[in-house]
Amino acid sequence: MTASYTRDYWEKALSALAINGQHFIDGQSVAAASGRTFTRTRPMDGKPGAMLQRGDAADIDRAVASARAAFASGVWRHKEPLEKKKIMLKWAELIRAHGEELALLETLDVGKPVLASLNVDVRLCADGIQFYAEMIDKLYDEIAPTGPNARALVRKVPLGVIGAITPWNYPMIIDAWKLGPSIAAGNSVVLKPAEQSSLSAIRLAQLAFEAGLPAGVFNVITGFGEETGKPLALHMDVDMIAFTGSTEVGKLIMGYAAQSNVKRVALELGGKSPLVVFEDADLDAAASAAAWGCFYNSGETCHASTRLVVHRSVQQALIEKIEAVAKSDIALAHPFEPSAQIGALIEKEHMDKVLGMIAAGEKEGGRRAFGAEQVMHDTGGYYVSPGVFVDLTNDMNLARQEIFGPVLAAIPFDTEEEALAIANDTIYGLAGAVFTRDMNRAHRFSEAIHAGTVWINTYDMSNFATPFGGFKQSGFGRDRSVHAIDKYCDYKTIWQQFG
Ligand code: TXE
Repeated sequence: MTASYTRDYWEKALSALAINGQHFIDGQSVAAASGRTFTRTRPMDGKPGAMLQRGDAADIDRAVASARAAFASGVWRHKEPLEKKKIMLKWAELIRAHGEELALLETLDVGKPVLASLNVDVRLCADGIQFYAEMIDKLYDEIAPTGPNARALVRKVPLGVIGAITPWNYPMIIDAWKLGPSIAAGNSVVLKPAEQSSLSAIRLAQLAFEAGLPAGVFNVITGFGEETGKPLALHMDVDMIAFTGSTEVGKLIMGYAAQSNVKRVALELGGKSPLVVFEDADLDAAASAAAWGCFYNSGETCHASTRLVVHRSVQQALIEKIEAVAKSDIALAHPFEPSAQIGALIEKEHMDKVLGMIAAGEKEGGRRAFGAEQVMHDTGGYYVSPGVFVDLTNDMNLARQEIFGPVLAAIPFDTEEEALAIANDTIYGLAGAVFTRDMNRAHRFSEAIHAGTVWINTYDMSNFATPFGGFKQSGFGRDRSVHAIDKYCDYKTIWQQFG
């Protein structure tokens, strides 16, 4: 549709929006067994938002039983590959057809600009489901080498019931990263979205069912981490947990897996990614990449370029350019404003945490170049302006801790060796970048940065063909790409002996 997406347009769409805050189990919208609910607060204006079910172990049990029954019956995994592909393609089409509604739900929950929700989050969600739909009828098994009197089939089989626990920063995109490959591989899923961002997940499940995905293959249980996520991760009949969230909770998830049934775990966790700028770099390109890489989505991005490791001789010039990009291109505004490039932070507690880290950083001696302040107080929402701290050393908290707000920590260096040591001196290993005109150095350096993705002279470029995930305490297992299917499957050998 070619609507003129004014603020008024979205206000009207919001007043006409029917919101479903129920769990989705076995193809039906249902209330929590306990009858308990909770209300989400809208980050854009601090007003009460949707009412949701407060799930607990009883709801998880129901959803896991439904997922297991669907898997055991073979209603999905044994369907003709072409049929499965058509259903998932239809699901992707329905996501696109309901794009405005999904974008609005995402923005109500998360506070990001509704046009970003529409043009980035909805689009990448639909593209993700489509990518894995298209793989379904192109997956072959193997025949292992044997002697002439035997044939050994090496089958790639789905695991069974997948528990997905997802965060609030890119809910629809990250859900698609888990749902696409796990469902395409033939598994059933129980998704526990973040308590801050449940609405798009519920709608995705309804649309999947409408597209023809059999009941029980994709269930959604809403609720809090300890009450809902933990029983899912501890469940004896769940075969794997696919998790994206904090490193702290990722460690708990590994523990739950060990304490229960040794279920598999894939973890996509935090980051403190370095963007390294050498003195010969194109400073305009580096400034644009650093600003968008750190400030997009208000810095609530696991692979945000939060550490600017910059040659001392160009630090001043680069920071001035970053400030210019932040102020002229990355407009902070109410999420319904068409001009908004970034909106609100996820919730008051998170904003307070971000502001607290900024204040602590200043006390520690961090020098603020610009921004990083609470703004738009009169809206009742949770807005923090993009900002940069300069002349830091890598042992300062602003350079070490994941802030998850629009705060860039600039750390100057003098030699290439020093730059590499700083880049790798972090507990994380999600992403990194190097800006230089010297291609030998670019390749040497990109090989040496210990991170799941390293960009050369750009930041945050990707597509579905590229795996995404981290090393070290950024987790393990990869989302996206054809390889993501592997972690939702395992090999099974069938050996047949002749005569
Ligand atoms: O994450 P949590 P939070 C980082 C970021 C952020 C910080 C805290 O630094 O400031 O984490 O955010 C569920 N058992 N990232 O508290 O708690 C929870 O309900 C099972 C980086 O929101 O890790 C939600 O669904 N599940 C990250 C999911 O885990 C539990 C994105 C993530 O929540 C649980 C988000 C438990 N005990 C935050 N406790 C990224 N990698 O992008 C919580 N959960």
